[in-house]
Formats: sequence, C-alpha cells, structure tokens
Amino acid sequence: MADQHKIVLHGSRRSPFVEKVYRGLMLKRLPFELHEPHTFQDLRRHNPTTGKMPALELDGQLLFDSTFILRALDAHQPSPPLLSADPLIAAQQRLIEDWADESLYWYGLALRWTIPANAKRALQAFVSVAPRLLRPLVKLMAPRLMRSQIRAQGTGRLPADLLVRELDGHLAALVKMIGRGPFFFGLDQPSVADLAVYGQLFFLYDKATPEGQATVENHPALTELCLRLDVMTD
Ligand SMILES: N[C@@H](CCC(=O)N[C@@H](CS)C(=O)NCC(=O)O)C(=O)O
Repeated sequence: MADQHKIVLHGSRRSPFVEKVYRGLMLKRLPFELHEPHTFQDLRRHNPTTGKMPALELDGQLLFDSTFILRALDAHQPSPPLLSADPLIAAQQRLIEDWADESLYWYGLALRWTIPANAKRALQAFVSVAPRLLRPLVKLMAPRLMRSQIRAQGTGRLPADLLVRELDGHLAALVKMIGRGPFFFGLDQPSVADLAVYGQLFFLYDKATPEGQATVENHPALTELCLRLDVMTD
C-alpha cells in the first residue's frame, strides 16, 4: 500500500455491501477513494480471505467484510457513532445489520436470478461490466453459479409470489422497528442497522427487479429513511 493515510474502498457501488460502507464513510466525513475491481483476481488481491467486495485500506491495513469494516471505522473515527450507547438498542442494531446482510440480501438475489425476465436483465448487467475476453464464459457460468447459490441458501426454491409476499411482510416488520423514526428504533442518528438496510433496499429498488421496486414502494417509511440517509451522506 503506497500511502498509509489514504483510505481506499475497493468495490463497485452496484454491490449493496459496498454501498453500505460507502455511506458509512460519507456519514463519518472521512475522505476516501473508490477503486472499482475489474476481475475476480482484483477482488482476491484486495480481499484474500473471502475474495468478496468490499475491501478497505485503512491505517495501512487491508480490511474485508462490510460489517467488520464498519466496526473498524467506528474505532478509527468514533463520531458519529454507528452503534447506540444503550446496550439493548446496540444489540438490536447489530442483529438488524446481520439480518439485512445475511437474509434480506438473498431476496434481492432470488428476485434477480430466479424470475426469467429479471435473470435476462441481470445477466446483461453482469456481462456488460466483465472484461470483453471473459464475456462468453461469464454468460455461460454466471446464471448457473448464482442459481445454485440461491437454491442452496433456500430463497431460490420459493415460488416468486411467495417470495414477494414474504419480502413484503419483512419490510412491514422493519417499518415497525423504525417506530417514530426517522431511523431504526426511533433514533435521530443512523446506525449500522440503517446503513445495512439502506444497502439492501437500494439493491431491491432497482429496475432489474420490478417486483422488488413495487414491494419497497409499499412501505413509504423505508423510502423516507433512505432519503434522509441520502441527504446526510451526499
Ligand atoms: N458479508 C459480506 C458479503 C459481501 C458480498 O457478498 N459481496 C458480493 C458482491 S454483492 C461479492 O463480492 N461477490 C463475489 C463472489 O462471491 O465471488 C460483506 O458484508 O461484505
């Protein structure tokens, strides 16, 4: 790493996890550079542990995983804090963060890859950012790889109408947890919970998945949360 003081976020903002970290850095007013990886080798170089994005260069260290990265950012720059000082609220914020990353994410993926019209669009988007030489391989492998992961996780086995109904119910539950708002648990300041849910809502609210867009639109409290976070992190 050339400059120990420079913060570099490696990843594409099309990833909900990169967007979560991007907004966290903006919230803390930390100057940083965004570097887009071009190949899987790039991902592995920046994150040899899991090979996924995001990765972050911070204080001469190479960090991985959006959750670990936000924790490290809180230690590096404690203000504004990303977890409540109240231990019960902080515990709930952590669980919402983990649920958004590990469960809600798969709804976005299943809507993209198991509904044929969406899968066509998702593949086009995937192929368009791949290096030209690799495009035929990506076209062949990406749908198989994605579908097998989503099936193994479970959401990929659900019929589309059930998937959308469940998603809608989960989003309604999130609205209850926002309470009087503007952020989760009726707080004035966003936390790791708001950042993680924001990333996933942005992934669902995409023209690639019209069902995701319509479901998010059913819950204005969620779109309001996103707009507030947008304003604070612009
Ligand atoms: N738990 C990880 C998940 C990151 C993740 O799944 N990133 C996806 C992009 S949205 C990725 O890099 N996938 C590439 C791969 O699986 O090889 C985090 O929070 O950072």
